[in-house]
Amino acid sequence: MRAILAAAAFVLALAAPALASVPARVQVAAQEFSFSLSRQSIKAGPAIVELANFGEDAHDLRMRRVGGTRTYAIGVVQAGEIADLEAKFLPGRFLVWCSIADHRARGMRTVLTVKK
Ligand SMILES: [Cu+2]
Repeated sequence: MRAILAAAAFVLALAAPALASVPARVQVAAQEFSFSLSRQSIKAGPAIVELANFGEDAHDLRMRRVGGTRTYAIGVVQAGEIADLEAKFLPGRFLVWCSIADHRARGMRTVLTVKK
């Protein structure tokens, strides 16, 4: 019995870190010319950002934390396609935009909040 409990504790110890690092997910739906988030905020830590291009033109994605220096990027995604970006995000407000031509100025921008 003691051995079984010890084995169970060991399995739980192995499983716990994996559960803790399940990435948050957020989808950015792109159209001409808007970016719509599937949720307005996610928890800090590992996350998957998905760019889904529901438009007719090609789009990409850039995101940067306000006050931060790193720009996260998803390359050009053609109409009807999707692409993912996986990273660890610090808490803060992230500006999210399309960097193609004048798309940002035309409305392809939004803000994602990353909570502590
Ligand atoms: Cu665009």
